[in-house]
Amino acid sequence: MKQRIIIFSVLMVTLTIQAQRMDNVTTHSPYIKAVDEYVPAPGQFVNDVPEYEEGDDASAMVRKCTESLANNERHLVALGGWGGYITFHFDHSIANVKGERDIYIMGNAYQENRNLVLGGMNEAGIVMVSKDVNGNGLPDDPWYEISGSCDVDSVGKVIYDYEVTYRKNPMGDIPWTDNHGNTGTIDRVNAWHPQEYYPLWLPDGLTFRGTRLPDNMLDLSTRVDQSYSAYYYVLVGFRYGYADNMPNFTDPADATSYNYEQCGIDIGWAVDEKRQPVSLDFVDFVRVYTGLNQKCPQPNWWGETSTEIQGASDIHLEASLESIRQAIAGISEQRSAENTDVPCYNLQGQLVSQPKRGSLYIRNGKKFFKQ
Ligand SMILES: [Ca+2]
Ligand SMILES: [Ca+2]
Ligand SMILES: [Ca+2]
Repeated sequence: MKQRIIIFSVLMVTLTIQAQRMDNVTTHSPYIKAVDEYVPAPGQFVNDVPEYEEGDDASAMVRKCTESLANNERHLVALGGWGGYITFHFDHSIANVKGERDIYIMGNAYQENRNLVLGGMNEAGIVMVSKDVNGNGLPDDPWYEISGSCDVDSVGKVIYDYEVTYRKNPMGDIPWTDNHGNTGTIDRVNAWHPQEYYPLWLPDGLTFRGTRLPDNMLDLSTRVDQSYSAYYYVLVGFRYGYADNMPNFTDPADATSYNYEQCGIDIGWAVDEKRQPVSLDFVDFVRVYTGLNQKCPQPNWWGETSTEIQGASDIHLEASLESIRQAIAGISEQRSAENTDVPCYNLQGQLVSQPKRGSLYIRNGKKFFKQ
């Protein structure tokens, strides 16, 4: 009896690890199904997009984020200063198609119109991915960061294991400290953002951990016609691997010209805590957090650099669904092969009552290896 329980436990673990998300819906959607977590850092759009209303708690704010982003609604959600994040999922697991970008994330970055630099309004968010390993439908499993172009283009300038803590300061500039001995503030910007900047439903002393990307703000004021404005700042884009980094569309006038090349994420770029590549066949959750900790100098039009997102989609819906079907079929085959109530035969076709470890057998017409 004890042995049977052990076999059953091993089988359950195997199934859980291999199972993919495939919701029971009539038609699968490539777009975000729901938001799981919304923990922004303080910022000029926080408590505004989405709007905080008195009495809202974390789950109410998550629900508002879902209304903004799910089903391709394309309303903005602001993540605030460095570290602020959002987590979301789809109605199926997203497959990692080899050599292709898998997840497209929309922000509100644009190409500055003088074409002096790549991008120009890059408020890059770092992307993380996770599998629902324990199968409970919650994002409480190991996370892996997507290694974007800064890891190869800005070696030595990316700060890993970075940490920032923000403190409340009602209706004032929000102070922060980091784990490198620096201090600073998220400044109140202007009359267009009159609300409190610290997320009102979250406790004082919010601490975020992750990777800090190199500052990307350039002052190009001397390179433009100063009769229009004395100041011209740009936030230079990174080549690939981030959210809210480059324009959503390759042609601004064509809302179907998706910029998969610069806004698409390849799950194959995922790395572990030691920045070593990990091999993921599927992911169930995606997280985006603000990756820059900088603010625009005076005149402070832009305030802090804060990632916004507008939505996300599975770039290859059909490929994901087909991969899931194959994975589920593989699990069914394994289950039937390991079902000890069904007769088992050796390769000579003789009935075997006690299969020996390390040998091949046939059950339900399928070969299986007794482990
Ligand atoms: Ca891929
Ligand atoms: Ca989970
Ligand atoms: Ca933005």
